[in-house]
Amino acid sequence: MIFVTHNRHKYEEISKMFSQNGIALRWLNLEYEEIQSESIEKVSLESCRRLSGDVTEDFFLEDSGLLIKHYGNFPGPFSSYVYTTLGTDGILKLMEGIDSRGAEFITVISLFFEGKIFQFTGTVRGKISLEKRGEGGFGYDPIFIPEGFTKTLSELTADEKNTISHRGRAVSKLIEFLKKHNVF
Ligand code: ITT
Repeated sequence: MIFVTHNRHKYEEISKMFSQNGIALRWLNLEYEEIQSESIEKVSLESCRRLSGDVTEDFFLEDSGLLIKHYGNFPGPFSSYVYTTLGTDGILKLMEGIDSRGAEFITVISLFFEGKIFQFTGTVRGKISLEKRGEGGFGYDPIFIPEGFTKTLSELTADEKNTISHRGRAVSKLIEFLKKHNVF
């Protein structure tokens, strides 16, 4: 199975889960154009549809985003742009003095399998922390505290993050599908 992403951290998280389940994963490190849409599902689906013309084997990709409730689910599909412009410091600044700190991460995997596209979604609810904490993970991990935890995602081990994360949950559904269809 091929995973198309430009993001090394995503590949490392997902390949860990694949190897724990005995399924071989190959990384196709490709930066592809994404459509603009308010829906992460649509962005993921359209990228998969477009790439299916170029990638000759079955593959999957994923689109992820951070949704901050107080700001109407911003940055959502613009998470990558906002990360490179505002960054985690900018988000903490936007959240200064705001008590309702609820947020969610979402991952939508689109799998191109035997000529059809299948989607698998994972989410994790939590809140934006008051300050950056931890060294692990990537992106917004240092400022996101998952529900039921006091640590940020960056303070968890890779396995702990995979057990509860948006990506981990979406990947579990993907692995279940692949096992059902005898892909090893
Ligand atoms: P692709 O090549 O797979 O598209 P990308 O880095 O552009 O990689 P996304 O658009 O899906 O990925 O991700 C949007 C941003 O959200 C990304 O720049 C990260 O900073 C952040 N992000 C994604 N997954 C995350 C996670 O598990 N924890 C923290 N931040 C994450």
